Amino acid sequence: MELLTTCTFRFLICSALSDSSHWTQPQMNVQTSSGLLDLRPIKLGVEVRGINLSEPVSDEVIEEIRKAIHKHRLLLFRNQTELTASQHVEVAEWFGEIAEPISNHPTTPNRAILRLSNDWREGYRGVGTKGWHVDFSEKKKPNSFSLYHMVAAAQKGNTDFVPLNEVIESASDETRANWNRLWTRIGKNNVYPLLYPHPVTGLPTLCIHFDQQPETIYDYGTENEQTNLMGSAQLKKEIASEIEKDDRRLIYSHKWETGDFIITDNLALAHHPSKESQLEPAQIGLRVLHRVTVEGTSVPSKTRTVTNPL
Ligand SMILES: O=C(O)CCC(=O)C(=O)O
Ligand SMILES: [Fe+2]
Repeated sequence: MELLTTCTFRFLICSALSDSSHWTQPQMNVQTSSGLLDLRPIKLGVEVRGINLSEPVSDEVIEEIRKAIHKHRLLLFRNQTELTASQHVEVAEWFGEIAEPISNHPTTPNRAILRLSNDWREGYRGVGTKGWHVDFSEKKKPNSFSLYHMVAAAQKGNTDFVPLNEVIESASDETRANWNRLWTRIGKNNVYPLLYPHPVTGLPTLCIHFDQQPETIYDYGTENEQTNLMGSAQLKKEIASEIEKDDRRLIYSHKWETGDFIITDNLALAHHPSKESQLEPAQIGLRVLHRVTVEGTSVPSKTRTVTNPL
């Protein structure tokens, strides 16, 4: 049953800080309420075993996968080598409306697929390499999910993922209080709280968009409002160092194999392709990654109705 709860952000921060039990502890497997999914914890999220996404999947299993994504934030399906481009798009449609890429590489097999590669003839190069980011966070309603299919894995070229709630939890009180006062502006009218409750789970998360150079605003909408006290470059550096601190303890660095299929709760994680992902095919082999993203349904907001609190 879907719960509808209105929460204030103060409450959300306190409850999330006092309960970090959602952070995966090592264990053999995770029980779903129905027992329909075989889930194995990985450093961030779970591996879903025993499902071939290129074959029909029952409505009950799809429903379990939809629930699991918000609980675990990253779902890994291995060996999906038979999955076609149109089946990839169909899986994305389980989660909502497809957000079509702003442009398509000539080799893309489907216009909903962003095709990335370390060979410019095979796909776009350099996507996401400017820093830790949330895909399409600059949209009024940032995209809710990203679905990645590694069509050809190279010998190197991990993608790093980090859970933003844990980044916030592990920051000092001072840093968290500072982030809580910060907003960013992209273009004329899109103003985002940096720290806000995830629209479904209510867990604190960050709206970061560091492919751009947003204006930063303290205490937006109050009489103390001040612009660019902290520059966006400095904020980007601060967030990156919080993410990467303690020997990258919070980061899950995914080493891809051909056929890996990863679904992420885009709003709950930041991600960053490793530098090696851009090395030439002659050095690491050909890397081809297909990505489909799902439209978001809500504007980031400090106070909101959370649809399904954890
Ligand atoms: O190439 C990668 O590993 C991921 C690139 C990226 O940021 C994305 O596809 O959203
Ligand atoms: Fe990305």
